[in-house]
Amino acid sequence: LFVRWASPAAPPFEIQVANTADDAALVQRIIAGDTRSVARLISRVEEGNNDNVPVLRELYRRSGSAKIVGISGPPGAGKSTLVDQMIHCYRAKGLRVAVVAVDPSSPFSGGAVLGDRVRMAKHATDRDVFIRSLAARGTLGGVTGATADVLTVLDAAGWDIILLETVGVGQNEVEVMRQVPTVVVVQNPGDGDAVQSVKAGALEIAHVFAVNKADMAGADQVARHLGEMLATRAQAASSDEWKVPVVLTEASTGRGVADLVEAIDRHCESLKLHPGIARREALNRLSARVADLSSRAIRQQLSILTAAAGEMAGKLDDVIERRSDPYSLSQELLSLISQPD
Ligand SMILES: Nc1nc2c(ncn2[C@@H]2O[C@H](COP(=O)(O)OP(=O)(O)OP(=O)(O)O)[C@@H](O)[C@H]2O)c(=O)[nH]1
Ligand SMILES: [Mg+2]
Repeated sequence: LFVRWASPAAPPFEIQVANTADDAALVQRIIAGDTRSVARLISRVEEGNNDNVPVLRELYRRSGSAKIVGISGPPGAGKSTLVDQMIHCYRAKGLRVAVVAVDPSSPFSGGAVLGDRVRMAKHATDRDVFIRSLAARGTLGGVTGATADVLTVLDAAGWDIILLETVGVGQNEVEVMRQVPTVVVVQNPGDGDAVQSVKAGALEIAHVFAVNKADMAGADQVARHLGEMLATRAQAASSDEWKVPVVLTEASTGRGVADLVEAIDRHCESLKLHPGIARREALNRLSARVADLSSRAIRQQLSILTAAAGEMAGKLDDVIERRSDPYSLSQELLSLISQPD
């Protein structure tokens, strides 16, 4: 490791170009929509391996045509049931749908993900539906980075619609959802406190609210409450700004799901009608992504430093004997990761 990184002609970032012929073939298979290659690359992306960067670079340049929709909300709100219904809706329009369920709240693929698999099993034979769980915790590059990379892969692979499910509206999910142009936040009736507690993060990221489990008492009340909060906010915004709609849904029967899909479509249309707003939001997403990639690189360099420091034991003797000093040693370490000018 020491020698590998020490060569100034080969900074860490460029060593990633592992096998360009293989990479080029992989890029071709992905953009041709080869599902097995897509699945395999997603697994590699999940590991956060740097070797993927050359491929992702190419794929990014070929992405941008998918409609990407985030579905967030508290555990058990009915997100997966909604996603399942939305798949039916989009398939009825002839659109091909990819689903990514990010599960940051559990360290390994636990019950919720298995449950999703069973529920989604009826789509398993549909070649125009792709469903994938992402066990994002423990991912080297972090949840946000891995998810953004997965979206790039699916987008480049030509899926019309990409649905991204994340649990909760904590800081991680807010970061993940910031990468998505249209975000649906799912809420439930009967828990006024929950509305209060999630509203900061939820209001920040939501383009559409779905009050799911509309068959249960209190759904109208939650919808009205949300509507009032949104109206207060809208007063301060310009007339061009998107007015966040609140849609009542009953995912278990499918009632209201067509309205939800329509609200999502309207948001996408609204972005097309207001290119200034669309551009501003795209710039926000991109600067967050670039910052995330940069901090990922810094974390990697830190781990290189830590590893190299561990191999410096011999030189530490020199420091003890005062033939060297900690400052020089630290300088020597830093020279391993500093980029040539
Ligand atoms: N009564 C009622 N129950 C619903 C509705 N939608 C979903 N459920 C039920 O709510 C439970 C949770 O649904 P999921 O779709 O797994 O919820 P989720 O938000 O994906 O859950 P996590 O991924 O674990 O956070 C299941 O038992 C569903 O059958 C609805 O509209 N009405
Ligand atoms: Mg779920």
